[in-house]
Amino acid sequence: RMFHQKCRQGLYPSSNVKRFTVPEEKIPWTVDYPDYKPVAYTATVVKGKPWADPEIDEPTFEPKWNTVDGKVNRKSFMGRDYVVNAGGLPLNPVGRTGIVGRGLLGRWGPNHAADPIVTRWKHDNVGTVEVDEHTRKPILQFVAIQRRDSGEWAIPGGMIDPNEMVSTTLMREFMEEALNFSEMDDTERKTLQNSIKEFFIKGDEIYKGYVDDPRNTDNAWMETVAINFHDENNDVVGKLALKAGDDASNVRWMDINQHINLYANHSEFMKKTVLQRNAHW
Ligand code: RP5
Ligand code: MG
Ligand code: MG
Repeated sequence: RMFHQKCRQGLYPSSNVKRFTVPEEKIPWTVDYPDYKPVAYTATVVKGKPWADPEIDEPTFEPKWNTVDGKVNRKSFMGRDYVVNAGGLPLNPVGRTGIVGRGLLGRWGPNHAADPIVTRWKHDNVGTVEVDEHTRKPILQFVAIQRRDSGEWAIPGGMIDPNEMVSTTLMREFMEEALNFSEMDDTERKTLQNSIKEFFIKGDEIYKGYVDDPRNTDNAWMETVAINFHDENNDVVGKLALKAGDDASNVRWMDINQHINLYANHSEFMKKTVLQRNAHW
């Protein structure tokens, strides 16, 4: 089931660039759309950055698509190759987005992220787990951050650095965005790392693949691995003081249910998490 919703209409994030509207039935590349005239846009913040690719026509740029290209992983998490068009541009595996270029994304093709879904059972102040009165199932909570860019609540995920292990990204992004690791001194950092490193060893994979991210374009898109780390007795992450850091402006334990409304398609990941843990939805 391939679909995207958050990257095919309206203004591109942090810009005045209007996407060429793509009706739902015109998303797939296999459907003809002769009137399709997407706008070209790559944000200036991306150009010339060490974490980003060069322009596609830069003579020294020789990307190796669908493979691990030196330190840069250009393989899709979706388990199959994406198409590269006659102009040498990788094509969004879901379809049209109304924008060509990279927008705010650094890489042509897949931009890989990792999302730590840290959960616990909702409880009262004596530790009794709260059960929903209708479904009779326990209520699951996760550590949510509010994104500075869009103001939406989201999983505290982030980009996988070149050569970085996914397990490293998961713990690093959680510490940066939900525990304000970047502003701690060395002693505080060590103490924190020691208290959670075991917890982040064992997680359950919830999702791996394309993300319906508002930053996606026809030639650059987000992919992620979302892993659930569950604090069954609320005594590991549950004991820590959450504090927003980096690109997060707020952080909190948020109840998960069918009304949850999150950035990109993070709500879908929450539904999968709840099903896996047999919690209330
Ligand atoms: C989303 O963007 C991913 O699911 C992940 O949560 C996030 C990574 O981007 P940044 O938070 O670094 O902007 O698509
Ligand atoms: Mg981050
Ligand atoms: Mg982030």
